[in-house]
Amino acid sequence: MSLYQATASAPVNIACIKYWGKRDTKLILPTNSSLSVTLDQDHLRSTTTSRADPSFSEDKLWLNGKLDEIKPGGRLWTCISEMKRMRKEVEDQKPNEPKLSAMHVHICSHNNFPTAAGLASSASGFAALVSSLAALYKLPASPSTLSLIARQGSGSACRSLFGGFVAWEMGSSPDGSDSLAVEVAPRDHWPEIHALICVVSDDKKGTSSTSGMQRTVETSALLQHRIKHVVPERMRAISAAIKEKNFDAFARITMQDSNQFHAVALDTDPPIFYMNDVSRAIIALVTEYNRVSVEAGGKLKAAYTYDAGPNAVIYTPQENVKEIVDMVVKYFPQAQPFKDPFGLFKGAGVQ
Ligand code: 2P0
Repeated sequence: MSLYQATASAPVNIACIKYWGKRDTKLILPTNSSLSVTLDQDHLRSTTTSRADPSFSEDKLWLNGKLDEIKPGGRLWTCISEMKRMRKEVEDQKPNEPKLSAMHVHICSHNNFPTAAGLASSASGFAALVSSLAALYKLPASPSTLSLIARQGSGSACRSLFGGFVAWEMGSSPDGSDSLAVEVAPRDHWPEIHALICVVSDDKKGTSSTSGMQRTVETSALLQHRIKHVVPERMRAISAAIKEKNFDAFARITMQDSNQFHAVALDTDPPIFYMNDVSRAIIALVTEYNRVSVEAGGKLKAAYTYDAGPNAVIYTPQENVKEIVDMVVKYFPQAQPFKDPFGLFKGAGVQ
């Protein structure tokens, strides 16, 4: 008897141009394009194993060892159904293939980063889910094609199908067929860039991204300005900066876009606050670090960015990593750099 099983993993990604707002909440179509860096360390990944078996009586999914509910019409259900539909197309063309699309699946997914890291796991989680089903079903699908399905699990997940520098093009088609991830540059194009993650708080965030961004779409005038007049030019400029390995431009745009995302959250009614006093102190530190460099005739050396929570990610070329780690430890004495090469800080200045 054959065993139909496959395992795949996908990493976390951190956006430089932020996705915030949907024009279609069911298909998960965004109001603007976005761009991220997929982290390439082994530390921040979701790994998922999928198995199909004629004896299974229903689809089931365990997340970190706990059985999760697959609600009909929900995001997990949609991703699994779409993958089965693609498998069915293969079976229709190759009648000798086993009829896996007719079998139920059992799926087991693990995040190897502690929930305490305070990092969103939906991006790596849905990317790993779709990748493992694609491997199980032996689908001849490109990462961009798979990103169309991961996107329907969680918007930011579509960007984790690629390594390196990745754009999620918002597309214009009402059916979502052109809202997908594309590679801007592979990781080895610019290997000097590192991401330092400063865990400011591991509390669960107050406002989820999904509900927060829809409140922003409904109430923020600033969001309308952002999506029409700011993001298109930023996407062009940051893609060029990446291709030219221009860290100064990359850093400036990344910090501006983080700031505008948090301004848009504040412009929401009622307002949403994701950063706290420690987050703002880290912004001040990076700003001062850059000011000293620029005043000495140099360029920007670091870029902060914040997602829907208080934790900082600092992008910097390798040559500055040690200096920044030393600086954070000096000004935030509670900070304990993890013993790993990319410097994950735990509890940087815990309240
Ligand atoms: C991003 N974030 O581009 C932005 C920046 C948070 C701030 O993508 O509703 O968890 O599942 O599509 O993908 C968070 O949004 O939201 C997010 P859903 P998701 O990374």
